[in-house]
Amino acid sequence: MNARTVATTPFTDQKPGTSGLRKKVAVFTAPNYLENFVQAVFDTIFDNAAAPAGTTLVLGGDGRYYNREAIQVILRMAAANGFGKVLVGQGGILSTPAASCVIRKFKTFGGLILSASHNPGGPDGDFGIKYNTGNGGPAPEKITDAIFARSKALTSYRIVDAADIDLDRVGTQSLGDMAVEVIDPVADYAELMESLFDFAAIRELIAGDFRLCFDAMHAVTGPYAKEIIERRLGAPAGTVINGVPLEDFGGGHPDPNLTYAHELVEIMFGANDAPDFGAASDGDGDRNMVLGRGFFVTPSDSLAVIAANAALVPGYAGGIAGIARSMPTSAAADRVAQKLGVPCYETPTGWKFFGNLMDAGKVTFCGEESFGTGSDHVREKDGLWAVLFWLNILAKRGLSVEHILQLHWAEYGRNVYSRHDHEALPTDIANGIMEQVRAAGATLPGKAFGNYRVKFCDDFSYTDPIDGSVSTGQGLRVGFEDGSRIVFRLSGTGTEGATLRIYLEAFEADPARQMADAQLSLAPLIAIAEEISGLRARSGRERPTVIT
Ligand code: VG1
Ligand code: CO
Repeated sequence: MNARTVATTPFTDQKPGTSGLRKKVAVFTAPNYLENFVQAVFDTIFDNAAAPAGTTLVLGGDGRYYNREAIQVILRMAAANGFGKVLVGQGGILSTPAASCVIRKFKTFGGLILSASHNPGGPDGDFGIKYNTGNGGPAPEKITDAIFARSKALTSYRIVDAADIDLDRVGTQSLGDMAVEVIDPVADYAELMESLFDFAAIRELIAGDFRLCFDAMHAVTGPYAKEIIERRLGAPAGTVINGVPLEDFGGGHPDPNLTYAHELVEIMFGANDAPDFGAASDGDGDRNMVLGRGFFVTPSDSLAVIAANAALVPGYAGGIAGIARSMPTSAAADRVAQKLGVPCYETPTGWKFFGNLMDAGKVTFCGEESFGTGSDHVREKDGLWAVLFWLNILAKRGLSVEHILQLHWAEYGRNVYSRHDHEALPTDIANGIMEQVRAAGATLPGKAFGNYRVKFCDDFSYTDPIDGSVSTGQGLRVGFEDGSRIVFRLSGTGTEGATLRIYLEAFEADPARQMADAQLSLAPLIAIAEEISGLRARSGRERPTVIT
């Protein structure tokens, strides 16, 4: 079968963001758009040559609209670019953590993950693609920068003419000289989970009067959660809700937070007989939200609790090397690291910054305030992993979620935390707000706002301790004398206008005040953020789009 070279005009807008390239479906389905980016990836990783003989690629996505079509195109391009084999999830499905697991388990060259994660799907929604390297993690900035540069320069791509692969039939098929192996997307991942957690203890917990609910939000984790939570752990059928992946996620926003996972929130905060534990995951399965009965666990606290209780979990009982968190994530985990006597690293936003630290054995747990938690078992954040970790803790401690947090805060103090998102702002207005904060930054240190005195203002930059690479412009920080913080940052995953995120953190050492509502505790900081940024006047918005 002969590879064809197809002439194209390069695109100029294929710069990967926080987590790969994300665009509206209409952009992705434009002639040659997907092909241009995929060829740019292949050219970058093989230095404009064909893949070395026998190179294997992992391929799968979150099942959203255009997933199957894109997979057929990428398979034909992989064959034309010299790949020996592609492992593709059945039905084109692979959650992000499962793709990372498969890349690592079979020691493949890397993988392409098709997802726009928590962004809505469907013909009017978003599509995305991300390249992960052989360690199973998202490509670091130096590779994504090179892919972007190549995408703006290439004038042709390679593809073979061939019939579609049957993505629903597990087993090996051939596409020209290349083998396509359709694999069970769940099996390898489920086996990895069984190797880390005390399934017997969780099974016993679930067999008792403990009740739980998992909301897959019509996204990719449905089949994973059904296999693991219902089949392997014995939870009753129906424990997993919205468990069938749909191309448009049922019209919803597959983002597991208090706003978008409202069905689960209503169950957990509803009647007196709410389940003991609730959780949700996002479009591609890497995020998680954890709820107790009538109780929300912030992702920053979840990371801290996971680290503090690691000894209860077989996969981590031998001790942990360290913790890493993204800069806007609260310092709750830092306190646990200090107590454990292990280092805690602060990185820019995006999972790609954790890879080097995990590969070097410097950290075991990583987390982001954006509902992302994970460990060195893969190189992506992992929604179901976090859920199983919590179930393992609950099984071992026999306490409610709320009680575990109460005891945690009493021991370490509480980093009261919230994120306010202002979505889809006109780009110039969002930039104007950031400019105002940046300009104010020079004059703020030493200034007092009520009881809060500004200690420092800066634009966060990070030097990777392993390879020395520097990433600048990662968020404007305003730090106060008492350790409180406000961070202003523009999102790198949105596809409409600009999304401004304001991260707020205060520390509460007094147990008598730790159970107060976070928005009330943070009210003074919320007012200071407004005073510094002039957001309301500049945007005309009265309140954030989403509060987490
Ligand atoms: C957001 C989150 C960030 C996360 C990224 C990808 O990025 O804030 O913490 O790593 O999404 O998550 P941004 O640039 O919009 O703030 V996922 O689950 O969408 O791959
Ligand atoms: Co995601």
